[in-house]
Amino acid sequence: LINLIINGKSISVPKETTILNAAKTININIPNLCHLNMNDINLENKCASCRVCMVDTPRGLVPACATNVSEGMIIETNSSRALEARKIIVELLLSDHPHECLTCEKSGHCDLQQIAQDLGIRDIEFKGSNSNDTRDTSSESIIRDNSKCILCKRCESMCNNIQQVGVLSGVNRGFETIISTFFDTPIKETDCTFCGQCIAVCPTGALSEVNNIPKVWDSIYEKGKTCIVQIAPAVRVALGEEFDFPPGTITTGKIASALRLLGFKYIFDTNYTADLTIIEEASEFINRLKEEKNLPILTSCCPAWINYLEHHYPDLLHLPSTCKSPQEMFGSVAKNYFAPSIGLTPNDITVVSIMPCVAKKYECSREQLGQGETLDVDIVITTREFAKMIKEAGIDFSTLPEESFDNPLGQSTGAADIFGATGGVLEAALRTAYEWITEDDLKDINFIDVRGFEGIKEASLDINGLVINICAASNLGNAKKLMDDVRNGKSKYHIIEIMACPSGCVAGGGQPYHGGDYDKIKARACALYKIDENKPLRKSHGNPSIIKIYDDFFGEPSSICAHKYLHTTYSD
Ligand code: HC1
Ligand code: SF4
Repeated sequence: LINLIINGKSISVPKETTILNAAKTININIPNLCHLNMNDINLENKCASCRVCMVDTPRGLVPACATNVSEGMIIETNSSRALEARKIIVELLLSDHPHECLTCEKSGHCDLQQIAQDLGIRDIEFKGSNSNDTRDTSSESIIRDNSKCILCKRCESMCNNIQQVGVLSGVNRGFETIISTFFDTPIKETDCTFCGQCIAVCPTGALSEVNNIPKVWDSIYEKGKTCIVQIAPAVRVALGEEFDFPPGTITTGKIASALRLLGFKYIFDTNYTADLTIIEEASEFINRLKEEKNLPILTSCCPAWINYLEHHYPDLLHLPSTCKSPQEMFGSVAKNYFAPSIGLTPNDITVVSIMPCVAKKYECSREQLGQGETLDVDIVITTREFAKMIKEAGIDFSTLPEESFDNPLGQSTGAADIFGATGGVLEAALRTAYEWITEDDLKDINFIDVRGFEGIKEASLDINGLVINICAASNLGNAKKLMDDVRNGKSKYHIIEIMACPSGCVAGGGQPYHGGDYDKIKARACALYKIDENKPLRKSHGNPSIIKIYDDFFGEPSSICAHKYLHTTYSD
């Protein structure tokens, strides 16, 4: 242990502890902007670029995030010299930052705004210029606003080290430094997967989602159209955070109420088509197993993952399941099955999705995902945008009564809820595939081996004497490891689930900001498993509304009709 004194208090901490972490042991959070340490997902951004965390030592001022403690060190975190330096640094950052706090996308969730408040900054002594003011609005998912970038490099660490996509990095030198794409190419034309994880860690408004709220309001009030809505599994366990409920609070009933008050005509659930996805995907998996062809089957519901696969493994596009994602299956079923059932045509319906994900915005624009000119899904908003709409409408979310989804596209089993956590799709698929192959009841439906927060989880399963090797991975760096093995013929798996966001959709790029607190993400995932446990039906093939849609419309799983509406193609 190392003995030192912080603000007059003697403490002992392990070797190689930073001053920042040592101070936390005595309840002092030294302000900082660039530092980010999320051990659970191996993300560490320790570039000491913002210099906000300066503290006073006998050696002079040092950045607390990048300086390890040493024996006998005496540190003052709040000496007048340290406070003065911190304020000057924040003022310098603000002098090169647009003063748009009232209208900024990130207002209320911006670390720079918060630090300026906490430090009591009222005047900015320096008259800087706004040096970099390029805005990239090329994509359906992400907006980059360089004028708000403080060069903290959190996005670079996330994109390069965790996702290993390598789209964003620092270029130029000194005052000319910016975070940019290769040759400043518009992000839409890069290898960006639109996973949105860079947005999730950006401390300011430099990275944000494309705002589709105005389009949703217009659609709700558009004459002659019926505007319907679906919500993704992971939204129901995270939205509450925007209204001061603890992370992991299940707000499904309040969400249904809020959606009705906002004016949507039918309130439906992506969970319904998550169950449908399982039927089609389990059937496809069993067919591939029988034919010993195109294995391992790869899950296809995460659009950022599909994007990554198309860019980096164009030789392996025969492996992903051809199933559309649940969000897209929903749009297709809503327009081609539900609309006629209420006397409407597909074009009479507007489908709005509320997703934890920004890549879903891109996904719904893919030309393969529709019938002719009519796309399956019209507009996607994130969990955060949904919260903004509720606030804009003046709805008191916390006191709303619990209501239910409409039917038939609102009924689901517990297997659907767990889609939102890494390993969940695999578990849901196995509950069905196992029973279909063995024609026997599955005694224990909990596949514990593929639960939890490891980046790569694997297990083996004996189904009628056939050993099935299964694997679930989250984040694209982990996907790369698995896919390199598949490409080199070294993979032993029969089925692989991949989600682009670390821990799955619960940590999606459109979820309430976690601020680096991974416990929030864990609480959301645990809540999904709790919903599953408490549902009367927990296997997708037991969903009565799913059985009915096959009786009424699709016939059999993998039928020609099912392929027309529920399956898709990929392109390199
Ligand atoms: Fe997901 Fe999915 S689980 S991809 O994370 O398969 O976004 O929640 O909606 O489509 O169901 C996201 C979540 C979501 C799809 C489902
Ligand atoms: Fe990288 Fe994902 Fe951000 Fe694209 S969306 S720049 S892939 S982190």
